[in-house]
Amino acid sequence: MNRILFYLIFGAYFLLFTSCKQEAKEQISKKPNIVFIMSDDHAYQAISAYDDRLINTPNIDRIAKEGMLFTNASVTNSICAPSRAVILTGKHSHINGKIDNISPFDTTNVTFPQLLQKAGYQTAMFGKLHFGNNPKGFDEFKILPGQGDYYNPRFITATGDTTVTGYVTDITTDLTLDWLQNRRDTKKPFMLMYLHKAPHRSWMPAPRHYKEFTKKTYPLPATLFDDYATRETTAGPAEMNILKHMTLRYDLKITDAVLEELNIEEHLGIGGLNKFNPEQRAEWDKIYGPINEAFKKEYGNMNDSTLMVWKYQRYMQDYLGTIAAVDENVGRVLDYLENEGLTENTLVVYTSDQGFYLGEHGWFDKRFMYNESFKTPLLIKWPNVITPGTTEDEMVQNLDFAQTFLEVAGVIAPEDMQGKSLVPLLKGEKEKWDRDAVYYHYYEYPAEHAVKRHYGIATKEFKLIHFYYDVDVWELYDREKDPQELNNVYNDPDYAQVVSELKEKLNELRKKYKDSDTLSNQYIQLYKDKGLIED
Ligand code: SGN
Ligand code: CA
Repeated sequence: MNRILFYLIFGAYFLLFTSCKQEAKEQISKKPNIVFIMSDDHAYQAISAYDDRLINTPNIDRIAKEGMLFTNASVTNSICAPSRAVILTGKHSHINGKIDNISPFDTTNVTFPQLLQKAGYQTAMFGKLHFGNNPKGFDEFKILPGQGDYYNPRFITATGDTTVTGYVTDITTDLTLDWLQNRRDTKKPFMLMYLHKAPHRSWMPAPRHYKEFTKKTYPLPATLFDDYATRETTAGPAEMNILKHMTLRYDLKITDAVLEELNIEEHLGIGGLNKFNPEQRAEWDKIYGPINEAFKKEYGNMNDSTLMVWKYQRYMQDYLGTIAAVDENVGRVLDYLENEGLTENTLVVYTSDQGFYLGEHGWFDKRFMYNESFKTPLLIKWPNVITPGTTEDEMVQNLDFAQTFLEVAGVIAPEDMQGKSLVPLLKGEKEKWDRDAVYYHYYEYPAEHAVKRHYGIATKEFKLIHFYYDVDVWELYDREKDPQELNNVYNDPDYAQVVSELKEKLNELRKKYKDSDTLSNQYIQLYKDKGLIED
């Protein structure tokens, strides 16, 4: 009898214990999943939710349709690895130390994935990171070395390298879906970073898009022939002009044979084209061969202006062609979430590591605090929280992601993170959002593209920028009257009051974020120490 009683009591305790444990697990698994999708150099001008003149991106647009489109999202430092460091740490470049693509990421920084992992999230990263070291805080990662390759890319994993035949955007998605399908722990919430290499230079589309995109012509941007008046010593010397600096071979896929025949010499090589296998090369040549032939015939009749337009069209064809594959693959991931019943409890972000020039100011590339590279696309969906189809014009930054994701996961963010959780905006509680200015600081100079070091402040109405190091130039833009930022009005007496107010505000921001001339000088000294500039 005693024994029966013992078993009954033991059994009841056991049931109670396991059901509590089960409940705890369910609690954890009810926490929202986070899918962070980021492409590399994806301009907002090339997402139809923002602007449908260049390309239709129905899958990326789905995120805005079902969620929120941010029209005033920006980065704090418009270049790849620094942007990723800001996203992971929630700290400005001068604090996390990753000021440029050259210096290594300091892995003693605390990152949000580490905190989510500790809080019971399963974490994974696939695609481009560009840190030079492996990410911390991930249960699984498969990342491209450095910039990675468009064709037959190699991936670094925790257990060694693997090279996969095919096209990088498709493969990055295959790896992501394989993880979701086969290694996701259904008892845990997950945080997935799904990071495309495309549409980064040198813009190589997938074979299925060659034909369609190389036949298209695109509207010319209004500022394609910008003469950089009022910005002679800042925008003027930048080496990212499509006519002068975009190369025929590396960027626009004109062959050595054609260049030789036309007596054109170029320093950049053939880039990703040497990664093709013979079948891929043949498929490429079928479409790009005739483009080469046509160029050979037309080149003799071209002047600077017609060559500029030809280069712009060729650039857009390949750049936008790579985005077609990104959009299709984003669709695959959204479909997977839907088919698996994960949509309801998953927050999905689509963004880019920065914006990009698609011919505005005559440029490609990024780096400047001017609009097209400062602004970054941001679309977020989170069913039952965000009202579908909302547009949000508050000034948000990549600095805000870490604290946002921590709040979504119910984790208290470390005090020294410098962003602001976007959760109030996602919930439509705008009254809880009080930011009226954002801070920016770019460092990588002297370097490729010759964009000078600068920092600045942006409000919705104005942008004040200080270029320093080998110049000492201030610029002011009236964003409402001059959205294309063609007219630097810093010296216009009508704006004297604005300048003085903004300088004060800029100083306050620099204090708040703990940036200073002393730090700028230390980062210059770092370049001297490394021999990147002369002492
Ligand atoms: C490469 C590109 C540059 C680009 C940087 C940074 N040159 O160096 O055009 O600005 O990457 O891009 S290339 O000849 O190698 O293509 S970033 O997105 O990684 O910051
Ligand atoms: Ca980039």
